[in-house]
Amino acid sequence: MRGALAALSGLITGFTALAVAELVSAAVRPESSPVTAVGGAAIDLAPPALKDFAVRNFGTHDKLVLQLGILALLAVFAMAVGVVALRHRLIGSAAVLVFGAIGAVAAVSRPDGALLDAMPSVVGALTAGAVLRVLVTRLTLRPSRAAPGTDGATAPRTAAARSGFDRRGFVIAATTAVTASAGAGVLGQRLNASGAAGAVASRAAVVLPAPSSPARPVPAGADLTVRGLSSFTTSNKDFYRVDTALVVPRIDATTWRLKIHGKGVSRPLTLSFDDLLRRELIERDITLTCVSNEVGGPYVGNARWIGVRLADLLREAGVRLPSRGGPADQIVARSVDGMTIGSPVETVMDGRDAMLAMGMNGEPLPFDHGFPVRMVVPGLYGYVSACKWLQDLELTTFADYDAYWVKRSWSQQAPVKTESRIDTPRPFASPQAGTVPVAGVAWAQQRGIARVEVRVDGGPWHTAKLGAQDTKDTWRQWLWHWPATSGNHTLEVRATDQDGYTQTGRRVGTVPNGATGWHSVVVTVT
Ligand SMILES: Nc1nc2c(c(=O)[nH]1)N[C@H]1C(S)=C(S)[C@@H](COP(=O)(O)O)O[C@H]1N2
Ligand SMILES: [Mo]
Repeated sequence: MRGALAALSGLITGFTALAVAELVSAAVRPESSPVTAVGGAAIDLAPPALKDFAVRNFGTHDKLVLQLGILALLAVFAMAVGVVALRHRLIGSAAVLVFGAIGAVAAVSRPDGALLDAMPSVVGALTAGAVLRVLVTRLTLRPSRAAPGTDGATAPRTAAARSGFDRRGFVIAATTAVTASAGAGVLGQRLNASGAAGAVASRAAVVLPAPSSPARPVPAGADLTVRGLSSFTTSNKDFYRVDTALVVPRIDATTWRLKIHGKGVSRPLTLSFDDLLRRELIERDITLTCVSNEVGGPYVGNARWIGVRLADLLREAGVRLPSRGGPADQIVARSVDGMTIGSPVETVMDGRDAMLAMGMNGEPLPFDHGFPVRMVVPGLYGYVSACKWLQDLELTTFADYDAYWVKRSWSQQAPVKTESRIDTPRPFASPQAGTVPVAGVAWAQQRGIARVEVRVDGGPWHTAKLGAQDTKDTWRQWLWHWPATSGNHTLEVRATDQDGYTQTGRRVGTVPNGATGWHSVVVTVT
């Protein structure tokens, strides 16, 4: 009984620590709360294979899974600490402080961390230590005195005396701790949410000017409108999200600044959001792809972006092409949450529509997708081009600096590979014999898709019908009418780009610069 209550005390202690930390983090910044900080550190320290596994299996929920994992682990440890504290109060208190220290160190050592970020963990741990002490004391204390009876000789033994500890005192202390902690936690969450109010208001106030170079309308026939096929333009809510941010940064656009500086920058620039909006704006349809996208995977989407040409800004800053003797060959983009993403200067300035994007499908960037400003470079995987929540562009060299994912065994440079995917039929579908539409998307940004072919059970390749081409930076839909006969069948797809390159069937994993191989789907025709 006492053992179980000691474990419960540990749990309550853990809860108190996190709730108090949440409240304090509202005064510091939401990212400083211990679970977020430890989670962030775990993401950074995780081996690439594990990160890849998490993205693949949990997708956009990978971070929720991570946080639940940390909480579950913490709960187990907290119960153990409670049980230990029953016998060795000092060891129990020390353990609580050790957990506080882990949170504090994680928070301070985040790429964007500061000393103040230790506060939530420290205050949380100190409060929790005190709570643990009070609870465990109630479990070990014999009642100081039984209530004196009306006649001293036959004083009834109280419940506390029978069970050997202060049951009533424990219940009161535990209830108080849980209630107060819940209050602190809820208040902390409210304050953290309202702390983002300025950012939310600044986004609501954005009016995107009409671009001076608008995108041409998506051609009729780009969308083949086949059931089960991805729509040509991916809506913001359906757009994949891949990043390391446990707390999505909420930046107030009115105070946001972008710095452009570094090697060979003769005129460093500092730009506000309004500075960017006042410039010449371009609007382009561009398909974005994640290098962690497995063959047939979901991490690809097509959106209409509005932004400023990055090459223009770089020229204004005095940047010269490395091929013309410029000293920098890499642009390192830094986000407010400390992500670093390196892109080749030569690529960004080669005339493609590399931009600092502020609009996505007709609205300001959603917070999840980088508000107020992100980079988009057609033809490069996101991890080498698409920095969200951008705040700094530094010109440097590939020899001098490895960006975040490059330090984690991904390639320094990574153009998007020619890819195709079967969207319908779904794997293990059971369509009826007869004509079955087989359809999907194919992409080869910067080169464009020339041909898509489908085959059944390793037979001859059949040329699919292509949706109209929007631009060479957008994916293309394709459709093939399959005369399906009953039985189990394997469908395979391959694309050829406008450079004449046909996708290799050789299966290669995502690390270090993108997967290859033909997407295949097995179905049972009935
Ligand atoms: N700040 C920041 N920017 C980032 C990332 C990140 O983790 N942090 N991930 C990159 C990766 S790997 C990809 S594929 C794209 C995904 O952009 P999306 O989430 O808007 O689809 O963002 C890129 N920009
Ligand atoms: Mo990515």
